[in-house]
Amino acid sequence: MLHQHKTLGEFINENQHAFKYTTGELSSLINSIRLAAKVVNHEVNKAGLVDITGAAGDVNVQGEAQQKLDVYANDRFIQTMINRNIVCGITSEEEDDFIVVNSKDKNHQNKYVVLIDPLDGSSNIDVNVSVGTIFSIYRRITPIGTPVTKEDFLQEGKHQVAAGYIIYGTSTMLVYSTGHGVNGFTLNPAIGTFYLSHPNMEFPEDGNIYSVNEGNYLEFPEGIKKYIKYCQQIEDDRPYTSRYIGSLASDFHRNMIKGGIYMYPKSTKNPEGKLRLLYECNPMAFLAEQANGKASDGYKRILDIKPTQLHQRVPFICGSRNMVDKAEEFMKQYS
Ligand code: P6P
Repeated sequence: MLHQHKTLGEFINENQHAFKYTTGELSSLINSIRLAAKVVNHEVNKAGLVDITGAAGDVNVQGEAQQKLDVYANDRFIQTMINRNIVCGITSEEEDDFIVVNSKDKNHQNKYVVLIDPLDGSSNIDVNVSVGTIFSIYRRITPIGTPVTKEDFLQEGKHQVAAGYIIYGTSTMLVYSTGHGVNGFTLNPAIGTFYLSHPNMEFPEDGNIYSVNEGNYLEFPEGIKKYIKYCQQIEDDRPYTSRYIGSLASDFHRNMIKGGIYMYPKSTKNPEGKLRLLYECNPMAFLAEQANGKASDGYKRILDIKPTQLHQRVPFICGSRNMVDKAEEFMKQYS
């Protein structure tokens, strides 16, 4: 019975004291994400009925056809955060450059920057497969009272103050961390309330699920090929099961609950990998480490990478600690 669970609002209030910057701004920021998630969820869930599926005709900075829901979700999250005057800047997968939030009446006093992939996996929308929103939050590092700069967005992932995702799937869930573990909330759409359904989520140290687009196998680095064959060998606890949804948040979420590893390696088609460091890999890596898991580019910790561009890509391996360790062993042996 969901109503027996704590609501997200109660959880945020109870845990506000645990966060060292207790101005309440972070709580307000999480609340604004909560609100935007409900609005986007409403549209995503009826996408098949209303003419908002299909490409919007534009292409985004990545050169990818923008689905109307991409554009809608982007607008909703950005407007919700701007209207609440909580952040000083926003970077989105759908925006070429970062957005300076001109809170002149507050003279740029807002402390946080948000980086967001408003609708990740959007190519799944038209085929009714789950999609997600991924967000990452930092405190600005340039002086308060001045407009935000690119440096505020190019911080290493280990400096994140919060990160999370929303999955618009069989149920809509908000999963996030402010550095004190990972908690999952399920939306009761009948009353529009998120309830704490998955407290203290953790990756099992081992797992038997591997998630990778094997269509790219021939283009993968040798170490990845060897690891995939290791997963398929008939011995010990293997073969593992292959599960790949095509939505990072969904594959990550399943692997965190059941144990597993997600890989998006580099390839000849994607020499730096496909996933974006700032608003896909860093937030998921933050959550992974908060959930006793691990995230690397095959050689080093994702959260230690110093970003140089807003939309840069990195190879990404993430999930159960012992599985990521094994993949890194193969990468080291065959690199
Ligand atoms: P591919 C969605 O576009 C995404 O960013 C992730 O959510 C997903 O895991 C991956 O790319 C899918 O990419 O090349 O396998 O279709």
